[in-house]
Amino acid sequence: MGLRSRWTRPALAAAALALLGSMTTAAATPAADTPNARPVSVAARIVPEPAQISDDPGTFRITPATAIHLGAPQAAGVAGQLAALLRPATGYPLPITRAPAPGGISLILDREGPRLGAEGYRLDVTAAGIAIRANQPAGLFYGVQTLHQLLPAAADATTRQPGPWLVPGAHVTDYPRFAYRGAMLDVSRHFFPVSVVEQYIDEISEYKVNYLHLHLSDDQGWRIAINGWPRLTSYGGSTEVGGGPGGYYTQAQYKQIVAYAQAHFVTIVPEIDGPGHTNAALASYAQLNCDGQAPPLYTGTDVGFSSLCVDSGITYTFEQDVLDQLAALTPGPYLHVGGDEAQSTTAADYATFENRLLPLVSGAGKAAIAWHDITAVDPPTSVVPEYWGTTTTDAGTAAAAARGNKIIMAPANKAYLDMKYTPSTKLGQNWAAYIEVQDAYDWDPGNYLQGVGESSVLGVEAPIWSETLVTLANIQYLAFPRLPTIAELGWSPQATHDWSSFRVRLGQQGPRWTVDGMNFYASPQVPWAPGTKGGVD
Ligand code: TNX
Repeated sequence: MGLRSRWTRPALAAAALALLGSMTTAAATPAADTPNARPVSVAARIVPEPAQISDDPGTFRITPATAIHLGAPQAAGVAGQLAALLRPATGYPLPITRAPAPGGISLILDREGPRLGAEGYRLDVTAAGIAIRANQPAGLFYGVQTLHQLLPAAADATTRQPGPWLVPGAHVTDYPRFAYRGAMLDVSRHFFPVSVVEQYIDEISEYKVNYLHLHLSDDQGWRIAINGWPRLTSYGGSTEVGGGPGGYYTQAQYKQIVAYAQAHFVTIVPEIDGPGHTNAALASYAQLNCDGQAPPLYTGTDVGFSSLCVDSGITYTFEQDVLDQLAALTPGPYLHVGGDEAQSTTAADYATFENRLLPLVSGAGKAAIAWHDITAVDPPTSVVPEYWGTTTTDAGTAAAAARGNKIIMAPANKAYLDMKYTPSTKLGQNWAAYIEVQDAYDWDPGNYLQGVGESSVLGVEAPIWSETLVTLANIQYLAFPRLPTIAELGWSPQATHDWSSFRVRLGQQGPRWTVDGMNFYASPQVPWAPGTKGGVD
Protein backbone atom coordinates (compact mmCIF):
# COMPACT_ATOMS: atom_id res chain seq x y z
CA MET A 1 0.00 0.00 0.00
CA GLY A 2 1.25 3.45 0.76
CA LEU A 3 -1.18 3.99 -2.04
CA ARG A 4 -3.13 6.71 -0.31
CA SER A 5 -0.22 9.06 -0.65
CA ARG A 6 0.08 8.30 -4.35
CA TRP A 7 -3.43 7.94 -5.65
CA THR A 8 -4.14 11.58 -5.28
CA ARG A 9 -6.70 11.99 -7.97
CA PRO A 10 -9.37 13.87 -6.03
CA ALA A 11 -11.44 14.63 -9.11
CA LEU A 12 -11.62 11.04 -10.25
CA ALA A 13 -12.22 9.83 -6.73
CA ALA A 14 -14.99 12.36 -6.24
CA ALA A 15 -16.62 11.27 -9.47
CA ALA A 16 -16.40 7.67 -8.38
CA LEU A 17 -17.95 8.40 -5.03
CA ALA A 18 -20.74 10.34 -6.66
CA LEU A 19 -21.36 7.24 -8.69
CA LEU A 20 -21.41 5.08 -5.57
CA GLY A 21 -23.73 7.56 -3.89
CA SER A 22 -26.13 7.55 -6.80
CA MET A 23 -26.70 3.82 -6.48
CA THR A 24 -29.75 3.05 -4.49
CA THR A 25 -28.89 -0.56 -3.87
CA ALA A 26 -27.30 -1.49 -0.57
CA ALA A 27 -25.07 -3.85 -2.48
CA ALA A 28 -22.94 -0.89 -3.55
CA THR A 29 -21.23 -0.97 -0.17
CA PRO A 30 -22.78 -4.01 1.44
CA ALA A 31 -21.36 -3.83 4.92
CA ALA A 32 -21.43 -0.07 5.13
CA ASP A 33 -25.12 0.56 4.78
CA THR A 34 -26.73 -1.76 7.27
CA PRO A 35 -24.76 -3.63 9.90
CA ASN A 36 -26.53 -6.91 9.31
CA ALA A 37 -26.95 -6.75 5.57
CA ARG A 38 -24.16 -8.93 4.30
CA PRO A 39 -25.12 -9.99 0.83
CA VAL A 40 -21.57 -10.98 -0.04
CA SER A 41 -19.82 -13.46 2.23
CA VAL A 42 -16.29 -12.40 3.14
CA ALA A 43 -15.12 -15.54 1.42
CA ALA A 44 -16.47 -14.14 -1.84
CA ARG A 45 -14.41 -10.95 -1.74
CA ILE A 46 -10.75 -11.76 -1.51
CA VAL A 47 -8.23 -12.03 -4.36
CA PRO A 48 -6.08 -14.06 -4.25
CA GLU A 49 -8.28 -16.63 -2.56
CA PRO A 50 -6.90 -17.39 0.92
CA ALA A 51 -5.87 -20.90 1.91
CA GLN A 52 -8.66 -20.92 4.51
CA ILE A 53 -11.39 -18.39 5.12
CA SER A 54 -14.65 -18.39 7.01
CA ASP A 55 -17.19 -15.80 8.09
CA ASP A 56 -17.56 -14.70 11.70
CA PRO A 57 -21.04 -13.60 12.76
CA GLY A 58 -19.74 -10.35 14.25
CA THR A 59 -18.99 -7.04 12.56
CA PHE A 60 -16.15 -4.76 13.61
CA ARG A 61 -16.68 -1.03 13.56
CA ILE A 62 -13.79 1.37 13.09
CA THR A 63 -14.56 4.45 15.21
CA PRO A 64 -12.84 7.69 16.20
CA ALA A 65 -11.48 5.76 19.22
CA THR A 66 -9.94 2.87 17.27
CA ALA A 67 -6.20 2.45 17.80
CA ILE A 68 -3.65 0.33 15.98
CA HIS A 69 -1.68 -1.77 18.41
CA LEU A 70 1.90 -2.43 17.48
CA GLY A 71 2.69 -5.87 18.86
CA ALA A 72 6.37 -5.65 17.92
CA PRO A 73 8.70 -2.87 16.78
CA GLN A 74 9.26 -4.66 13.45
CA ALA A 75 5.55 -4.17 12.70
CA ALA A 76 5.94 -0.37 12.67
CA GLY A 77 6.23 -0.06 8.91
CA VAL A 78 3.09 -2.08 8.21
CA ALA A 79 1.20 -0.31 11.02
CA GLY A 80 2.10 3.03 9.44
CA GLN A 81 0.83 1.82 6.06
CA LEU A 82 -2.45 0.65 7.61
CA ALA A 83 -2.92 3.97 9.37
CA ALA A 84 -2.14 5.85 6.14
CA LEU A 85 -4.74 3.72 4.37
CA LEU A 86 -7.48 4.36 6.93
CA ARG A 87 -6.95 7.96 8.04
CA PRO A 88 -7.91 10.04 4.97
CA ALA A 89 -11.36 8.56 4.30
CA THR A 90 -12.35 7.97 7.94
CA GLY A 91 -10.89 11.20 9.24
CA TYR A 92 -10.06 9.29 12.46
CA PRO A 93 -6.71 9.66 14.23
CA LEU A 94 -5.98 5.91 14.41
CA PRO A 95 -3.02 6.29 16.74
CA ILE A 96 -0.34 3.60 16.67
CA THR A 97 0.25 2.44 20.23
CA ARG A 98 2.70 0.08 21.91
CA ALA A 99 0.17 -0.56 24.68
CA PRO A 100 -2.47 -3.17 23.81
CA ALA A 101 -5.52 -1.45 22.36
CA PRO A 102 -8.64 -3.39 23.35
CA GLY A 103 -11.27 -3.09 20.70
CA GLY A 104 -8.69 -1.98 18.15
CA ILE A 105 -6.57 -3.44 15.40
CA SER A 106 -3.56 -5.45 16.55
CA LEU A 107 -0.52 -6.41 14.49
CA ILE A 108 1.23 -9.23 16.27
CA LEU A 109 4.49 -10.96 15.43
CA ASP A 110 4.93 -14.28 17.16
CA ARG A 111 5.63 -17.95 16.53
CA GLU A 112 2.79 -18.94 14.28
CA GLY A 113 4.49 -22.13 13.21
CA PRO A 114 6.06 -23.38 10.00
CA ARG A 115 2.82 -23.65 8.03
CA LEU A 116 2.53 -19.87 7.80
CA GLY A 117 6.20 -19.57 6.85
CA ALA A 118 7.72 -16.16 6.22
CA GLU A 119 4.77 -14.75 4.26
CA GLY A 120 1.67 -16.32 5.82
CA TYR A 121 -0.68 -14.67 8.31
CA ARG A 122 -3.81 -15.15 10.35
CA LEU A 123 -6.51 -12.49 10.30
CA ASP A 124 -9.35 -12.52 12.78
CA VAL A 125 -12.11 -9.92 12.52
CA THR A 126 -14.76 -10.12 15.22
CA ALA A 127 -17.07 -7.59 16.82
CA ALA A 128 -14.47 -7.22 19.58
CA GLY A 129 -11.47 -6.34 17.43
CA ILE A 130 -9.16 -7.15 14.55
CA ALA A 131 -5.96 -9.15 14.97
CA ILE A 132 -3.36 -9.96 12.35
CA ARG A 133 -0.69 -12.44 13.39
CA ALA A 134 2.37 -13.59 11.49
CA ASN A 135 5.87 -14.95 11.90
CA GLN A 136 7.40 -12.11 9.89
CA PRO A 137 6.48 -8.55 8.85
CA ALA A 138 5.73 -9.77 5.30
CA GLY A 139 2.86 -11.81 6.70
CA LEU A 140 1.48 -8.78 8.52
CA PHE A 141 1.65 -6.83 5.25
CA TYR A 142 -0.33 -9.55 3.46
CA GLY A 143 -2.83 -9.67 6.29
CA VAL A 144 -3.35 -5.93 5.86
CA GLN A 145 -3.88 -6.42 2.11
CA THR A 146 -6.64 -8.93 2.90
CA LEU A 147 -8.16 -6.59 5.49
CA HIS A 148 -8.12 -3.82 2.88
CA GLN A 149 -10.38 -5.93 0.64
CA LEU A 150 -12.91 -6.31 3.49
CA LEU A 151 -13.32 -2.53 3.86
CA PRO A 152 -15.96 -0.57 1.98
CA ALA A 153 -14.60 0.79 -1.31
CA ALA A 154 -15.04 4.34 -0.01
CA ALA A 155 -12.22 3.66 2.47
CA ASP A 156 -9.87 4.21 -0.46
CA ALA A 157 -11.00 7.80 -0.96
CA THR A 158 -8.40 10.46 -0.29
CA THR A 159 -10.96 12.79 1.31
CA ARG A 160 -13.17 12.26 4.35
CA GLN A 161 -16.26 10.11 3.74
CA PRO A 162 -19.32 9.57 5.93
CA GLY A 163 -18.86 5.88 6.83
CA PRO A 164 -19.89 3.93 8.89
CA TRP A 165 -16.67 1.88 8.72
CA LEU A 166 -17.84 -1.67 9.21
CA VAL A 167 -15.62 -4.67 8.63
CA PRO A 168 -17.43 -8.00 8.23
CA GLY A 169 -16.29 -10.72 10.61
CA ALA A 170 -13.83 -13.24 9.22
CA HIS A 171 -11.24 -15.82 10.15
CA VAL A 172 -8.44 -16.26 7.66
CA THR A 173 -5.38 -18.51 7.70
CA ASP A 174 -3.31 -17.86 4.63
CA TYR A 175 0.07 -18.52 3.01
CA PRO A 176 1.35 -18.71 -0.55
CA ARG A 177 1.48 -21.69 -2.90
CA PHE A 178 4.64 -20.48 -4.68
CA ALA A 179 7.66 -18.55 -3.41
CA TYR A 180 7.95 -16.43 -6.59
CA ARG A 181 4.94 -14.35 -7.56
CA GLY A 182 6.18 -11.91 -10.12
CA ALA A 183 5.26 -9.05 -12.35
CA MET A 184 7.55 -7.71 -15.08
CA LEU A 185 7.57 -4.17 -16.43
CA ASP A 186 9.36 -3.31 -19.70
CA VAL A 187 10.84 0.15 -19.12
CA SER A 188 13.00 -0.12 -22.23
CA ARG A 189 10.54 -0.01 -25.16
CA HIS A 190 8.92 2.94 -23.45
CA PHE A 191 10.52 4.50 -20.42
CA PHE A 192 8.48 4.99 -17.26
CA PRO A 193 9.62 7.31 -14.47
CA VAL A 194 10.14 6.28 -10.86
CA SER A 195 6.66 7.51 -9.87
CA VAL A 196 5.00 5.10 -12.32
CA VAL A 197 7.11 2.18 -11.13
CA GLU A 198 6.21 3.01 -7.53
CA GLN A 199 2.53 3.17 -8.33
CA TYR A 200 2.76 -0.19 -10.11
CA ILE A 201 4.42 -1.56 -6.96
CA ASP A 202 1.46 -0.27 -4.93
CA GLU A 203 -0.96 -1.99 -7.27
CA ILE A 204 0.79 -5.37 -7.60
CA SER A 205 1.60 -5.69 -3.90
CA GLU A 206 -2.11 -5.40 -3.05
CA TYR A 207 -2.40 -8.80 -4.73
CA LYS A 208 0.53 -10.27 -2.77
CA VAL A 209 2.94 -10.19 -5.73
CA ASN A 210 6.43 -10.26 -4.22
CA TYR A 211 8.83 -9.79 -7.17
CA LEU A 212 9.03 -7.00 -9.73
CA HIS A 213 11.27 -7.80 -12.68
CA LEU A 214 12.39 -4.63 -14.48
CA HIS A 215 13.38 -5.10 -18.14
CA LEU A 216 16.09 -2.41 -18.06
CA SER A 217 17.72 -2.80 -21.47
CA ASP A 218 16.70 -3.67 -24.98
CA ASP A 219 17.23 -2.56 -28.57
CA GLN A 220 15.29 0.64 -28.01
CA GLY A 221 16.79 1.89 -24.77
CA TRP A 222 19.26 1.41 -21.91
CA ARG A 223 17.64 2.54 -18.67
CA ILE A 224 20.12 2.22 -15.77
CA ALA A 225 23.22 4.36 -15.20
CA ILE A 226 26.42 2.31 -15.12
CA ASN A 227 29.58 3.98 -13.79
CA GLY A 228 32.37 3.98 -16.38
CA TRP A 229 29.91 3.56 -19.29
CA PRO A 230 28.13 6.92 -19.40
CA ARG A 231 27.01 6.72 -23.03
CA LEU A 232 24.75 3.74 -22.23
CA THR A 233 22.31 6.19 -20.70
CA SER A 234 23.26 9.59 -22.17
CA TYR A 235 22.93 8.17 -25.70
CA GLY A 236 21.50 4.65 -25.38
CA GLY A 237 18.78 5.92 -23.07
CA SER A 238 17.87 8.94 -25.16
CA THR A 239 14.95 7.52 -27.10
CA GLU A 240 12.28 4.80 -27.15
CA VAL A 241 9.75 3.15 -29.46
CA GLY A 242 8.24 5.83 -31.67
CA GLY A 243 11.18 8.21 -31.18
CA GLY A 244 10.11 9.80 -27.88
CA PRO A 245 12.66 11.13 -25.40
CA GLY A 246 13.21 7.89 -23.47
CA GLY A 247 14.99 8.30 -20.16
CA TYR A 248 16.87 6.30 -17.55
CA TYR A 249 17.25 5.79 -13.82
CA THR A 250 20.28 7.15 -12.02
CA GLN A 251 21.70 4.68 -9.52
CA ALA A 252 20.16 6.81 -6.76
CA GLN A 253 16.75 6.53 -8.43
CA TYR A 254 17.14 2.78 -8.84
CA LYS A 255 17.93 2.56 -5.10
CA GLN A 256 14.79 4.57 -4.43
CA ILE A 257 12.75 2.02 -6.41
CA VAL A 258 14.41 -0.84 -4.52
CA ALA A 259 13.64 0.77 -1.16
CA TYR A 260 10.05 1.53 -2.13
CA ALA A 261 9.62 -2.04 -3.26
CA GLN A 262 11.11 -3.37 -0.02
CA ALA A 263 8.60 -1.37 2.00
CA HIS A 264 5.92 -3.27 0.04
CA PHE A 265 7.68 -6.64 0.46
CA VAL A 266 8.52 -6.65 -3.25
CA THR A 267 11.99 -7.72 -4.40
CA ILE A 268 13.35 -6.05 -7.53
CA VAL A 269 14.82 -8.34 -10.21
CA PRO A 270 16.82 -6.22 -12.66
CA GLU A 271 17.20 -7.57 -16.21
CA ILE A 272 20.01 -6.78 -18.61
CA ASP A 273 19.24 -8.65 -21.82
CA GLY A 274 21.90 -10.24 -24.05
CA PRO A 275 23.45 -11.30 -26.35
CA GLY A 276 20.44 -10.13 -28.41
CA HIS A 277 18.12 -7.21 -27.61
CA THR A 278 21.25 -5.08 -27.25
CA ASN A 279 21.06 -2.41 -29.96
CA ALA A 280 20.98 0.46 -27.43
CA ALA A 281 24.30 -0.70 -25.94
CA LEU A 282 25.80 -1.44 -29.37
CA ALA A 283 24.80 2.04 -30.56
CA SER A 284 26.40 3.62 -27.49
CA TYR A 285 29.80 1.88 -27.70
CA ALA A 286 31.32 0.96 -31.07
CA GLN A 287 33.78 -1.44 -29.40
CA LEU A 288 30.95 -3.76 -28.38
CA ASN A 289 30.36 -4.52 -32.10
CA CYS A 290 32.43 -7.16 -33.90
CA ASP A 291 32.99 -4.77 -36.82
CA GLY A 292 33.75 -1.82 -34.53
CA GLN A 293 30.90 0.17 -36.07
CA ALA A 294 28.13 1.50 -33.85
CA PRO A 295 24.68 1.06 -35.39
CA PRO A 296 22.14 3.87 -35.13
CA LEU A 297 19.64 4.05 -32.29
CA TYR A 298 16.48 2.04 -32.97
CA THR A 299 12.89 3.13 -32.32
CA GLY A 300 10.93 0.38 -34.10
CA THR A 301 9.50 -2.83 -32.65
CA ASP A 302 11.33 -5.63 -34.50
CA VAL A 303 13.21 -8.22 -32.47
CA GLY A 304 16.17 -10.49 -33.15
CA PHE A 305 18.50 -8.22 -35.16
CA SER A 306 21.20 -7.27 -32.62
CA SER A 307 24.05 -9.19 -30.98
CA LEU A 308 26.93 -8.41 -28.70
CA CYS A 309 30.33 -9.55 -30.04
CA VAL A 310 30.80 -12.84 -28.22
CA ASP A 311 34.52 -13.36 -28.95
CA SER A 312 35.69 -10.00 -27.79
CA GLY A 313 37.11 -9.47 -24.29
CA ILE A 314 35.54 -6.02 -23.95
CA THR A 315 32.09 -7.65 -24.08
CA TYR A 316 32.80 -9.43 -20.81
CA THR A 317 34.47 -6.41 -19.20
CA PHE A 318 31.26 -4.57 -20.03
CA GLU A 319 29.05 -7.34 -18.67
CA GLN A 320 31.11 -7.66 -15.51
CA ASP A 321 30.89 -3.92 -14.81
CA VAL A 322 27.15 -3.93 -15.39
CA LEU A 323 26.42 -7.07 -13.37
CA ASP A 324 28.71 -6.11 -10.46
CA GLN A 325 27.14 -2.68 -10.18
CA LEU A 326 23.60 -4.04 -10.44
CA ALA A 327 24.38 -6.71 -7.86
CA ALA A 328 25.68 -4.06 -5.47
CA LEU A 329 22.50 -2.00 -5.94
CA THR A 330 20.14 -4.96 -5.63
CA PRO A 331 19.52 -6.63 -2.25
CA GLY A 332 17.44 -9.43 -3.82
CA PRO A 333 18.96 -12.77 -4.78
CA TYR A 334 18.45 -12.60 -8.55
CA LEU A 335 19.86 -10.91 -11.63
CA HIS A 336 17.92 -11.58 -14.84
CA VAL A 337 20.21 -11.91 -17.85
CA GLY A 338 17.61 -12.18 -20.63
CA GLY A 339 19.02 -14.50 -23.29
CA ASP A 340 15.86 -14.55 -25.44
CA GLU A 341 15.44 -14.33 -29.18
CA ALA A 342 19.17 -14.26 -30.00
CA GLN A 343 18.36 -14.72 -33.66
CA SER A 344 21.48 -12.89 -34.84
CA THR A 345 23.81 -15.03 -32.75
CA THR A 346 24.72 -18.57 -33.88
CA ALA A 347 23.95 -21.41 -31.46
CA ALA A 348 27.68 -21.88 -30.85
CA ASP A 349 28.20 -18.19 -30.16
CA TYR A 350 25.17 -18.17 -27.88
CA ALA A 351 26.69 -21.00 -25.83
CA THR A 352 30.07 -19.23 -25.71
CA PHE A 353 28.41 -16.08 -24.48
CA GLU A 354 26.22 -17.68 -21.83
CA ASN A 355 28.99 -19.92 -20.54
CA ARG A 356 31.12 -16.84 -19.89
CA LEU A 357 28.24 -14.72 -18.62
CA LEU A 358 26.64 -17.03 -16.07
CA PRO A 359 29.81 -17.28 -13.90
CA LEU A 360 29.87 -13.47 -13.75
CA VAL A 361 26.44 -13.58 -12.11
CA SER A 362 27.50 -16.13 -9.50
CA GLY A 363 30.74 -14.19 -9.05
CA ALA A 364 28.62 -11.16 -8.19
CA GLY A 365 26.91 -13.24 -5.50
CA LYS A 366 23.58 -13.64 -7.28
CA ALA A 367 21.56 -16.36 -8.97
CA ALA A 368 20.65 -15.90 -12.63
CA ILE A 369 17.15 -15.91 -14.04
CA ALA A 370 17.04 -16.09 -17.85
CA TRP A 371 14.37 -16.60 -20.48
CA HIS A 372 13.96 -20.32 -21.15
CA ASP A 373 16.06 -20.04 -24.34
CA ILE A 374 18.94 -20.46 -21.84
CA THR A 375 18.10 -24.16 -21.50
CA ALA A 376 19.93 -24.68 -24.83
CA VAL A 377 23.22 -24.42 -22.92
CA ASP A 378 22.30 -26.82 -20.08
CA PRO A 379 22.81 -24.14 -17.42
CA PRO A 380 23.83 -25.02 -13.86
CA THR A 381 20.93 -25.84 -11.56
CA SER A 382 21.28 -22.48 -9.81
CA VAL A 383 19.95 -20.81 -12.98
CA VAL A 384 16.19 -20.24 -13.14
CA PRO A 385 14.76 -20.49 -16.67
CA GLU A 386 11.64 -18.39 -17.22
CA TYR A 387 9.26 -20.16 -19.60
CA TRP A 388 7.65 -17.74 -22.04
CA GLY A 389 6.57 -20.18 -24.77
CA THR A 390 3.09 -20.73 -26.11
CA THR A 391 3.01 -24.52 -26.05
CA THR A 392 2.63 -27.03 -23.24
CA THR A 393 5.69 -28.98 -24.31
CA ASP A 394 9.24 -27.70 -24.38
CA ALA A 395 12.00 -30.29 -24.37
CA GLY A 396 14.72 -27.92 -23.17
CA THR A 397 12.78 -26.61 -20.20
CA ALA A 398 11.61 -30.11 -19.26
CA ALA A 399 15.22 -31.35 -19.40
CA ALA A 400 16.37 -28.47 -17.20
CA ALA A 401 13.64 -29.30 -14.67
CA ALA A 402 14.73 -32.95 -14.74
CA ARG A 403 18.31 -31.84 -13.96
CA GLY A 404 17.04 -29.82 -11.00
CA ASN A 405 16.59 -26.27 -12.28
CA LYS A 406 13.60 -24.44 -10.84
CA ILE A 407 11.35 -22.82 -13.45
CA ILE A 408 9.33 -19.59 -13.48
CA MET A 409 6.14 -19.99 -15.50
CA ALA A 410 5.19 -17.05 -17.74
CA PRO A 411 3.58 -18.70 -20.78
CA ALA A 412 2.98 -15.91 -23.27
CA ASN A 413 -0.49 -17.09 -24.28
CA LYS A 414 -1.66 -17.07 -20.66
CA ALA A 415 0.46 -14.68 -18.60
CA TYR A 416 1.61 -11.94 -21.00
CA LEU A 417 -0.26 -8.83 -19.96
CA ASP A 418 0.63 -7.06 -23.22
CA MET A 419 -1.55 -9.45 -25.23
CA LYS A 420 -4.88 -7.96 -26.28
CA TYR A 421 -7.98 -9.21 -24.46
CA THR A 422 -9.99 -9.52 -27.68
CA PRO A 423 -9.58 -8.46 -31.31
CA SER A 424 -11.17 -5.11 -30.45
CA THR A 425 -8.62 -4.22 -27.72
CA LYS A 426 -6.61 -1.27 -29.06
CA LEU A 427 -3.53 -1.53 -26.85
CA GLY A 428 -1.14 -4.46 -26.91
CA GLN A 429 -0.18 -7.17 -29.34
CA ASN A 430 -1.64 -10.53 -30.34
CA TRP A 431 1.29 -12.67 -31.49
CA ALA A 432 0.82 -15.17 -28.65
CA ALA A 433 -2.96 -15.04 -28.22
CA TYR A 434 -5.94 -12.96 -27.32
CA ILE A 435 -6.16 -13.41 -23.56
CA GLU A 436 -9.52 -12.77 -21.93
CA VAL A 437 -9.68 -13.02 -18.15
CA GLN A 438 -10.83 -16.62 -18.14
CA ASP A 439 -7.97 -17.61 -20.48
CA ALA A 440 -5.50 -15.99 -18.07
CA TYR A 441 -7.10 -17.87 -15.17
CA ASP A 442 -7.68 -21.35 -16.53
CA TRP A 443 -4.29 -23.03 -16.28
CA ASP A 444 -2.30 -24.61 -13.51
CA PRO A 445 1.31 -23.41 -13.24
CA GLY A 446 2.25 -26.60 -11.39
CA ASN A 447 0.85 -28.89 -14.07
CA TYR A 448 1.08 -27.02 -17.36
CA LEU A 449 4.35 -27.66 -19.08
CA GLN A 450 5.03 -31.33 -19.71
CA GLY A 451 7.83 -32.55 -17.44
CA VAL A 452 7.69 -29.45 -15.23
CA GLY A 453 5.68 -30.47 -12.16
CA GLU A 454 4.74 -28.50 -9.08
CA SER A 455 8.01 -29.18 -7.28
CA SER A 456 10.02 -27.77 -10.21
CA VAL A 457 8.05 -24.55 -10.31
CA LEU A 458 9.50 -21.60 -8.41
CA GLY A 459 6.45 -19.58 -9.30
CA VAL A 460 4.70 -17.47 -11.91
CA GLU A 461 5.27 -14.14 -13.55
CA ALA A 462 3.04 -11.77 -15.49
CA PRO A 463 5.21 -9.72 -17.88
CA ILE A 464 4.01 -6.52 -19.52
CA TRP A 465 5.99 -5.48 -22.60
CA SER A 466 5.66 -1.83 -23.51
CA GLU A 467 5.91 -1.53 -27.29
CA THR A 468 2.38 -0.08 -27.37
CA LEU A 469 2.24 1.37 -23.86
CA VAL A 470 3.05 5.01 -23.16
CA THR A 471 1.22 5.94 -19.95
CA LEU A 472 0.40 4.49 -16.56
CA ALA A 473 -3.23 4.34 -17.70
CA ASN A 474 -2.14 2.14 -20.64
CA ILE A 475 -0.29 -0.20 -18.27
CA GLN A 476 -3.25 -0.37 -15.90
CA TYR A 477 -5.70 -1.18 -18.68
CA LEU A 478 -3.79 -4.29 -19.73
CA ALA A 479 -2.69 -5.30 -16.22
CA PHE A 480 -6.11 -5.09 -14.58
CA PRO A 481 -7.78 -7.46 -14.14
CA ARG A 482 -5.23 -9.96 -15.47
CA LEU A 483 -2.42 -9.13 -13.03
CA PRO A 484 -4.59 -10.12 -10.03
CA THR A 485 -5.56 -13.21 -12.01
CA ILE A 486 -1.98 -14.43 -12.40
CA ALA A 487 -1.30 -13.34 -8.80
CA GLU A 488 -4.05 -15.72 -7.66
CA LEU A 489 -2.42 -18.59 -9.57
CA GLY A 490 0.81 -17.82 -7.74
CA TRP A 491 -0.68 -17.52 -4.25
CA SER A 492 -3.82 -19.63 -3.86
CA PRO A 493 -3.91 -23.40 -3.31
CA GLN A 494 -4.77 -25.26 -6.50
CA ALA A 495 -7.66 -26.86 -4.59
CA THR A 496 -9.41 -23.47 -4.54
CA HIS A 497 -9.18 -23.05 -8.31
CA ASP A 498 -12.68 -22.34 -9.57
CA TRP A 499 -13.61 -19.85 -12.28
CA SER A 500 -17.14 -19.36 -11.01
CA SER A 501 -15.82 -18.30 -7.59
CA PHE A 502 -12.92 -16.31 -9.00
CA ARG A 503 -15.00 -14.16 -11.32
CA VAL A 504 -17.28 -13.13 -8.44
CA ARG A 505 -14.33 -12.28 -6.19
CA LEU A 506 -12.68 -10.35 -9.01
CA GLY A 507 -15.91 -8.45 -9.58
CA GLN A 508 -15.76 -7.27 -5.95
CA GLN A 509 -12.50 -5.43 -6.73
CA GLY A 510 -14.21 -3.13 -9.23
CA PRO A 511 -15.69 -0.52 -6.84
CA ARG A 512 -12.35 -0.08 -5.09
CA TRP A 513 -10.42 0.26 -8.37
CA THR A 514 -13.03 2.80 -9.42
CA VAL A 515 -12.53 4.87 -6.25
CA ASP A 516 -8.77 4.57 -6.78
CA GLY A 517 -9.08 6.06 -10.26
CA MET A 518 -7.61 2.96 -11.91
CA ASN A 519 -8.01 2.57 -15.64
CA PHE A 520 -9.02 -1.08 -15.95
CA TYR A 521 -10.74 -3.33 -18.47
CA ALA A 522 -14.25 -4.11 -17.27
CA SER A 523 -14.32 -7.52 -18.93
CA PRO A 524 -17.82 -8.78 -19.76
CA GLN A 525 -16.76 -12.14 -18.29
CA VAL A 526 -16.76 -10.65 -14.79
CA PRO A 527 -19.89 -9.79 -12.72
CA TRP A 528 -18.64 -6.39 -11.55
CA ALA A 529 -20.08 -5.22 -8.24
CA PRO A 530 -22.25 -2.09 -8.26
CA GLY A 531 -20.08 1.01 -8.19
CA THR A 532 -17.69 -0.31 -10.82
CA LYS A 533 -16.78 1.97 -13.69
CA GLY A 534 -14.37 0.49 -16.21
CA GLY A 535 -11.66 2.39 -18.06
CA VAL A 536 -10.68 3.06 -21.64
CA ASP A 537 -8.24 1.52 -24.05
C1 TNX B 1 8.69 -11.36 -27.05
S1 TNX B 1 8.98 -12.73 -24.62
C2 TNX B 1 9.78 -10.85 -26.38
C3 TNX B 1 9.85 -9.40 -26.17
C4 TNX B 1 8.70 -8.67 -26.76
C5 TNX B 1 7.43 -9.45 -26.51
C6 TNX B 1 6.19 -8.75 -26.97
C7 TNX B 1 10.42 -12.45 -24.78
C8 TNX B 1 11.30 -13.13 -23.88
N1 TNX B 1 10.75 -11.59 -25.77
O1 TNX B 1 11.08 -8.91 -26.68
O2 TNX B 1 8.62 -7.42 -26.19
O3 TNX B 1 7.53 -10.67 -27.17
O4 TNX B 1 5.04 -9.42 -26.56
